[in-house]
Amino acid sequence: MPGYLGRDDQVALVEAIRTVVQKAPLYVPTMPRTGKPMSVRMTNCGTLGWVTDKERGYRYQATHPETGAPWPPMPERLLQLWREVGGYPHPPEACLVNFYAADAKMGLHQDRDEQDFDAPVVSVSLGDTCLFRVGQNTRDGQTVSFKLASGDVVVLGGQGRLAFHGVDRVYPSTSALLKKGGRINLTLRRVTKPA
Ligand SMILES: O=C(O)CCC(=O)C(=O)O
Ligand SMILES: [Mn+2]
Repeated sequence: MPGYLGRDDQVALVEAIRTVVQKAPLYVPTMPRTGKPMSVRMTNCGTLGWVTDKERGYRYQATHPETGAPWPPMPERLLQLWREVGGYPHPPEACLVNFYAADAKMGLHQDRDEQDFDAPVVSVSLGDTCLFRVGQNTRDGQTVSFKLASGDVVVLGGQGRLAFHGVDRVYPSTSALLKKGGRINLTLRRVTKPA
């Protein structure tokens, strides 16, 4: 959904994320088994957060892996966004905050650590433009690439819920939203199956 969020919404969201990051600092996640650091820095807000490290791999947990504190609450504007575009009757539990510096990227992957694939994944881009790639439900399927700019919203839902996707590169200095540049991606997810 190109340009879904206007400039004022984007500024307000960056401010809300600044508050989150003050309480739950960005940290460097590491890959399961190899312990290789990811190029993206991460934190979360919401009742659950997505984390990864060498020893315990990909998972959701209620606390920050370095501070041990509960994740800060999800900003109301994000809950509202989910209601607007999610098409799902229960709120998201996790908002993963990804920060991409100029040289960061994210390899092709599926979001499949959740219990409920009926819920969509809703993702927001803020700051510098990136090259996003999305494919099929198998890794070797055809992919298409397009740019995601600040304010764009992506919904992976229905048939596309388990589509492989990734970020091939960030284009530096393409947005003035973040004073020091870079890209923020917010990924909202329902983790548990509602009762
Ligand atoms: O940065 C993005 O646009 C995608 C992030 C993503 O796929 C993820 O965190 O699972
Ligand atoms: Mn993903």
